[in-house]
Amino acid sequence: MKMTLRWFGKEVDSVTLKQIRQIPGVKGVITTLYDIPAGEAWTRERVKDLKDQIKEYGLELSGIESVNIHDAIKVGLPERDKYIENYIKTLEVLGTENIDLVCYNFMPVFDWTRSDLAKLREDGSTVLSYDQEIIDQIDPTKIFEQMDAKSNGYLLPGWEPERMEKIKELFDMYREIDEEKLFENLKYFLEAIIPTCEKYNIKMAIHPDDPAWSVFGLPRIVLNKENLLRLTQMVNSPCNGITLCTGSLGSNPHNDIPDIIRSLQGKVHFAHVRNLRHLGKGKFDEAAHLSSDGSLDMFEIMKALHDIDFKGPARPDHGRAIWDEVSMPGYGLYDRALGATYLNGIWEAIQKMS
Ligand code: DNO
Repeated sequence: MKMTLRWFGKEVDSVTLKQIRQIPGVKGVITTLYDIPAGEAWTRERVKDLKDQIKEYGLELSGIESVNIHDAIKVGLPERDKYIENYIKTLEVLGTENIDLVCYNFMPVFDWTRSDLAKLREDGSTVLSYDQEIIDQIDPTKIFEQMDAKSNGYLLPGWEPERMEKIKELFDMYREIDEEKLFENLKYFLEAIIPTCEKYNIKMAIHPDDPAWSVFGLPRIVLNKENLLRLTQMVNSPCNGITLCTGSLGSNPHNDIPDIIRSLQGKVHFAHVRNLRHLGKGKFDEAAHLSSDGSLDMFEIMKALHDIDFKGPARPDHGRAIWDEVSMPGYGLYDRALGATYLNGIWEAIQKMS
């Protein structure tokens, strides 16, 4: 395992590379070109520049999160081939620059969804939280304004305003799309891009849907062990793998995460490790990384990653907002640094005891 931190770039992030470098054991960052819309090809100059900025601080660019997928690909529109071609061009650029990990998701319309971005906890910190009853009362075309109002002025990953302006159009696009169709379109996409990934040894790591169930009646497929096995087997290549996101999969208490990790040995290319508290059906608060602060057992999760000989990048995920830090919700420095340190401690203990 290689410990990393997500960084949104110097124009966007409140956290600096200088700060990230000072977290013990963090060797690299996971980042993206935040300003390039889904569907456009990335240029080699931009990727090189990003790599150089990171190298200057003694860190490496350990992977891209995300190269987003244009909705035409998810819906399977005729123009998808043009966008797939651009995706391949981006992969070629990344491959030429020796970047070997790409995280992406296949969620219709919305990326991750929350009902509150700053829920006050008993310790005075705030966390992201989800309550299906609240979501059910929200007009999906209005949810962007609600998320945006509590974003501390930061652009939220996956909630780009240009996309949200077209939200009604987006919902219409998905009207005929069910889970099977989404699987089919994912297969079509993977079949087209995997030969390029194999050529450059780029590992594709699909991110689970967050939360791990259908939201606003839209189909979702990256939800559980069965579907993860299906999608990794339907295009069988070592490059076709997953991001093991404990917070997303863990939103559903029926998902046994250590079992999912062991079942997907060889397919886990990237790990997002965080904790949450189950509060009842369809309801959870995010938590500190510490096992006892939430419902997930971080030791068992790290142990399972160790058992499958996981060598890829891992990163702490959403943290609480603590010590008066103002940042993009979930992506402050302090609680993620605590998370990285805690996870590194578990890893060291497992290594020394095995
Ligand atoms: C939210 C993130 C997601 C994730 C994408 C991957 O905080 O976990 O936005 O990066 O779904 O494509």
